[in-house]
Amino acid sequence: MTRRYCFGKPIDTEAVLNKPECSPREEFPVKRENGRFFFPLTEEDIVYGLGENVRGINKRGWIYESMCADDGVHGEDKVSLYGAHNFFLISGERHLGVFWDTPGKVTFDVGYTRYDLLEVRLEELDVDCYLIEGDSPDAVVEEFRGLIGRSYIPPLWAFGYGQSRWSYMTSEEVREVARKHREHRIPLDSIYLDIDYMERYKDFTVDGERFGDFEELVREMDEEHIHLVPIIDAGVKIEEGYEVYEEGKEKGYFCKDEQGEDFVVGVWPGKCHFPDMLDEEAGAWFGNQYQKLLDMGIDGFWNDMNEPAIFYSEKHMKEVFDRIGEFRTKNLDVNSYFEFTGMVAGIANNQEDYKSFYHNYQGRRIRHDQVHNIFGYYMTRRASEAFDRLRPDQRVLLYSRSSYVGMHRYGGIWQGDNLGWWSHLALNIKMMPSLNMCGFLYTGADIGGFGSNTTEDLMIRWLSFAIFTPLMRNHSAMGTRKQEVYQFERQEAMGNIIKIRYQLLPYLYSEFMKAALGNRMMFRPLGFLYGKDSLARRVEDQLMVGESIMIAPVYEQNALGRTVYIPERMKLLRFHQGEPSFGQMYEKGYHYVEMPLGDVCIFLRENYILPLSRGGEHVEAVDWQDLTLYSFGEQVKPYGYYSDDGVSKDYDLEKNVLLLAV
Ligand code: MIG
Repeated sequence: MTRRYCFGKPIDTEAVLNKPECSPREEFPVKRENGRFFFPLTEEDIVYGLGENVRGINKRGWIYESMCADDGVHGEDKVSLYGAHNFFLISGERHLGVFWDTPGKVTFDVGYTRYDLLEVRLEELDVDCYLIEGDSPDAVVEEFRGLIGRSYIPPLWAFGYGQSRWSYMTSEEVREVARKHREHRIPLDSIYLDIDYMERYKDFTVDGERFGDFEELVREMDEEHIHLVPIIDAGVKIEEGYEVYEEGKEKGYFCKDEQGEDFVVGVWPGKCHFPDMLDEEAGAWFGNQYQKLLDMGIDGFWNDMNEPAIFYSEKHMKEVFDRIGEFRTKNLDVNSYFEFTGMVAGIANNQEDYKSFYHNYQGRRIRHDQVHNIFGYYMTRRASEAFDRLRPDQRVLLYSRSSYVGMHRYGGIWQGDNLGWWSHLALNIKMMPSLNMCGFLYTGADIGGFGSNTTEDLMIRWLSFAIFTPLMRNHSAMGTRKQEVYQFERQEAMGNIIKIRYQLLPYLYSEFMKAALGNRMMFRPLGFLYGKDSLARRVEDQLMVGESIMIAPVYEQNALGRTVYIPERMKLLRFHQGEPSFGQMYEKGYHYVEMPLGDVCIFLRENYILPLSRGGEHVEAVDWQDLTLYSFGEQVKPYGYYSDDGVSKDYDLEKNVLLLAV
């Protein structure tokens, strides 16, 4: 049951497709006071949700803020990451989902100030609030997802393994990455192009020297069944003669400052303008630019820097330089020294800058800070809408760094600039169900960690988990240790793990599609399925993946195994050197399970089927018919196996599901 409560005059984000009528505000079931709402929490309540964020599956005990931010250190002390996903689910004796639809800032004090209270704070009381009650967490999520519409579905090849680096600098380097993977028999379906493929970081250009043979490269890679996936940044470089800049300027498609001048920000290319992604005409124009790359044979993109990240604004920089002059002659003491360093550190992503430019949205001029959280959403939406016009019958891979609920219809997300830290592997695990609740199914994190040097064992453990995530990409930052699998001594172990991904593909794709088409989650906390089991409800580091299996990844260095909570009778399917075989049967309860580095452990539910293929070196090489069905039990249920051509948009649960029985 959904009720919608309308406060003030919220800006329509178009997150919700099917809006029920507004209910009388007096009936809002919890205490409220100006822009503050107080939800009581009982001792046993768990608070799920909030999408892309720090901390646990259970969000209780911390404060979170919806304010999309480009932040390279996802520490426990952070309160927001790149997305704004204002949905939470209080689950205890009752199950209540709450969605706050506003493109501005929202604060969620989830039992931080008072353990028995979840307080939601809004800066302006302009919001549509949806309260969804259901008999189970799954029921609530399904209803919420029904409101916000079907999740994005990528092409099948995008479920293969992807290799990325900031940056492969030349065509030759890209060829080498492809060659090395094939040589070492490490499966691969995509190679990513980071900002250096562009000519001086100009969107929709390709550097003529380093990538002079770009189209030939795309063709060659295509023959190898490898897709090239270029990055697109939110800022358009100011450069005379650069077509995108010239046209955007002439037609007035860039965000304007207070005076109506094109707002100048510094990002990668130096000085830039932001296209007004929110404006329908400007957005459509920006979306159309992707055609330049589509026409060169590209069929996948990642949208970056769209929180939007701002290194500096011309306006604020001027103020800083003026102030810096004053510091030059000063005897910097404890106060002025920190004022000085704070001022310099505060140049990037400065909140004042977000109050200094404007959008044209739904026929109104709106200051950026009021719609901040939907900028990345609209950038990605505009690209997706353009693909619908330009390639109506073909799926295009698209994912974004910044997002808001609603964007899940247009693209996936990657989880941003994590680090080569064990705790960030744990974060990756915990984020999956929270994101799924909000509709983001096509997602994953940078395997091995983006910033800081990874370690070989972390790579192995991370891969062992990431073979389950729909987006499976190894990506790392400039200046860090090289992270392609073949750079490591134990590359064979890593290759074997990636091969398991391809054995799992029929199951993973099937479960992904059923989740997308049925408004369900692919990754669920144990509490969703075993809600009556008070121990299962508290498990933070195991996940149900689809209907048949549970995973319990190792995310601690030097661990040789771990304690696993088994919520019902399950059988261990252990992959050793890439080969699966049944191991022990476990009864409900805690068990220590040995998981040496390189082994992948899957826990299969009694009476459920896990289909495995024989794998392949790329997605097209996988035989989707030649399956081995793993199961145990007396009454094995037939498995609803979804498959389709992976390219067209002919999604149909009825037509494409085959029942597999043992
Ligand atoms: O400020 O394009 O999250 O994946 O490699 C860094 C360079 C800009 C941030 C992205 C990362 C990408 C990097 N970008």
